[in-house]
Amino acid sequence: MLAYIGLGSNLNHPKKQIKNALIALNSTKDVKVVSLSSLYQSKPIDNSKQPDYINAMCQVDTYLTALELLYICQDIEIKQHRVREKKWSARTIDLDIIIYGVQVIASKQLIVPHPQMMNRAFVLVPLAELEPHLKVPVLGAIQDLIAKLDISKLVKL
Ligand code: PH2
Ligand code: MG
Ligand code: MG
Repeated sequence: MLAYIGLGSNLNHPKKQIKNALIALNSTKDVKVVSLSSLYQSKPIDNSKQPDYINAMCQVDTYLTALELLYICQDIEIKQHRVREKKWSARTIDLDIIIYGVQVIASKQLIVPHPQMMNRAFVLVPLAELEPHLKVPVLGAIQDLIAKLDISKLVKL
């Protein structure tokens, strides 16, 4: 199954955090990181006084189910010392399953496609870099989603 995982960090050397998470993902049995977008820098979405985020998107090819993949992502977050404070607090690493094949999932643990992806330039732009003609399940063509967003403040590194 092809899936897209968004990576984000704004603490403790964000670029290194993203690199380490990718290495950990790719070292997981039955998970191969197939492609990786550029890195992008942006302000936190709630404009709180946190450091800027670095974000990227990767495509993985996996035999894991969506839920198994979620647990792998959470495990990597824990190993990179993510502390879960309140919602949207600064973090060393965040791994979000954005898309899992054409599956539409709305369970207690996991919602895919990611329920906020259409509002987030730092998700859509790196995703479109990997797959410019992508049709997102339920939401439609990636370029149409991007056209509705202000992407001017997203800085490609
Ligand atoms: N993640 C959040 C909250 N705010 N802002 C940016 N720029 N990038 C993120 O990855 C991000 C955020 C919660 O997951
Ligand atoms: Mg997350
Ligand atoms: Mg997130």
